[in-house]
Amino acid sequence: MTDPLIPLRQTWPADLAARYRAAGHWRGETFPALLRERAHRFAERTAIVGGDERWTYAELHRRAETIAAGLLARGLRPGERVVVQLGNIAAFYAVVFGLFRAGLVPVYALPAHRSTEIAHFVRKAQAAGYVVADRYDGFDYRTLARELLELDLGLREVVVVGEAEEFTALASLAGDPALLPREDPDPQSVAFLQISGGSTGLSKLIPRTHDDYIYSFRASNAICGITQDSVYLVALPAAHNFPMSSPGALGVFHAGGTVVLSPSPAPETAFALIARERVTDTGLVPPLALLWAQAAASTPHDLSSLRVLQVGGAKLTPEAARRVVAGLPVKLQQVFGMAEGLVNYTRLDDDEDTILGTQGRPISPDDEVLVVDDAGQPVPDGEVGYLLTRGPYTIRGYHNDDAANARSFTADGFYRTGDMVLRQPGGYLVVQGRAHDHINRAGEKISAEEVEDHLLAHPQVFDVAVVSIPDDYLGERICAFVIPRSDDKPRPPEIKAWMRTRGVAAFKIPDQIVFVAAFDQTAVGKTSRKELRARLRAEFLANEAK
Ligand code: OOB
Repeated sequence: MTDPLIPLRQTWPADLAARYRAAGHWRGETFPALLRERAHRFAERTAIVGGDERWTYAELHRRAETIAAGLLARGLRPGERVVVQLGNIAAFYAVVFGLFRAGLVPVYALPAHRSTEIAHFVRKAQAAGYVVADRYDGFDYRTLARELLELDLGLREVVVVGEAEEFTALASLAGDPALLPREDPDPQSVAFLQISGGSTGLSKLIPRTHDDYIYSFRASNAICGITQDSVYLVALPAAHNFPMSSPGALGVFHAGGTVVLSPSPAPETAFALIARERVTDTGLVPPLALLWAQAAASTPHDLSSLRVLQVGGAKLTPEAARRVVAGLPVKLQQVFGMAEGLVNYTRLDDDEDTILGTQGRPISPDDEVLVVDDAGQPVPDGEVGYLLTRGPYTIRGYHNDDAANARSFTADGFYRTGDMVLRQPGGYLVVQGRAHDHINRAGEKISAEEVEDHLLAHPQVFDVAVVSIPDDYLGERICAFVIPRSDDKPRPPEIKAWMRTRGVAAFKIPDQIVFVAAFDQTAVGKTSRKELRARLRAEFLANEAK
C-alpha cells in the first residue's frame, strides 16, 4: 500500500539525475510555480478559450487557487490521488492546476472510460477523489459516480462541473487560502498519473514528475516553435498525453500563448474555431488528419492562420502524409510519442522526405535509444528491431505494478516500448509495427487480452481471440474471432450491446465479430495466444484478398 501522505517519486540513478540537472533539462520547475509565475507575467493575456469561457492567465490562476483550497477544505489531503474525467472544457485545466496547487495527484481518465476502467484506476491509484462533468458528449457522469461509490473503493469526494445533484459542485468549492501548502512541491515528486495504452490486460498508471514533464514540453516548445503568440487547438481529448504536452496545452501555457478547446475533432466544429480564434497549431491522429485534408477543400472557413499540423499517435504512412500536405496548406510535423516518456518529432525545417517518411527523432540529446534484436543485441542502423529507451523524461517504472515493471524495463532502466522501429543514420526513426498484441484504433491503444477477457464472460462464448485488422479509415480495427458454446450463436450486434453493459469504453468494443467452429488445435495447445492471434489474422487477410 502506498501511504497517501508520502509524495510518490520516480527514481533515476544519482549519476543520471546529476547529468540531467547539469545539462539544464531538470531545472526544479514545478506546476504550481509555473502557473503563479505566468499569471504574474502574462496576467491579462488569454490563457484558455473553451465553450463560453474565455480566461486570462490571472483568471486561470485565481480559479486554480480556489479549487485547491476548496478541495483541502473538503478533507482531501496533499499526496492523495484524484481521478479526473473531464472532456475538452476550460474547467479541465483549472481542476488540474488546482490539484497540483493542493499537492493532490491527478489521475487522467478519458471521457470514453466507463465503470470498469474507472474502478480499476481508483483501485490502482487508491484514489480518494473523482472529478467529472455533469454531462459531456451526451453522457451523464453522475450515474457513473454513483456506480463507483457503490463499489466502496475508498472514494470520499466526488466533484461535479455543472449540476452536482448530491455531489460537490466545482463552483461551490471554497476554502481558506491558509490551507494551501506554503512551499512548492519537490520537483522530483510525482505530479500526476497518466494512463498507459495497455498492451497486456488493464491500463497501467504512469507516474510523471514535475521536473521531467516540464522539461518535455519546454523542450518541445523550442522544437515546435511555440511562443506567446501561439494559439493551440486541443482537438484530441485534452487528457491525452499528445495534446497535453507535445507541446500541447501545457507547452502553450509555459510560453504564455492561448489554448482553444474544441468539443469535437470533426472538421465542421474545429474549422469554425480555427477561423474565429486564428489558431496557429494543432495535433491530430492520422485518420482525422486525412478527414481534415479532405474537408479543407470545400470549407467556407478561413484556415490561413494555421501554421503547423502535428500528426501522431499512430503511423502516418508516406502516402497518407502526402495527402495531408496536399489538402492542407500547413507545415506537417510527425510526432511519435508515448505517455511513458520518449517523444520524437520531425523538425519544422527538415526536408520533405524526412517529414513524409519518418516519425522524427527524439526531443533530447540525453534520450538514449536502443534498437535491438530478439536476443537484446543492438542491430545496425537501417535494420528493424525493438525500440528501448531511457532518458530525462522517460519513466523508470509504472505505479504500483511490480509484474509490469519486470516485463517492461531492462535491468539498467531502459523502457521496452513494444514498438518495432528502424533507425536511420541521422537518428530519425521509422515505426514499422509493434511487438505486442495491442490494437491501435485511430490512436486509441486497446489490449487484445482485455477485450478477450470481457468476451469470455459472455454466456454463449466458448473461446475468443481478438486481433487487429488493417483498416483504411481507422488504421486498425478490432476483430474478435469467437467460438460459440452451441449452434445457437448470438448475433454480433447482441454481443456488442452486451459488452456495452459491462461498463467499458466504446472504443474497445469489437468492430467485427467472426464466428469460427474451432481454433487450430496445434495453435492453441502448443503455441502461445500471440501466435494464435497472428495465425487468425493472417488467415483472415488471405481470405479477404481472394
Ligand atoms: C501517444 O501516446 P500513447 O501512450 O497513447 O501511445 C504510445 C504508442 C507508441 O508506443 C506507438 O505504438 C504508438 O502509440 N504511436 C505511434 C506514433 N505515435 C504513437 N505509432 C506510429 N507512429 C506514430 N507517430 O500516442 C503519443 C504521446 C505523445 C505524443 C504523441 C503520441
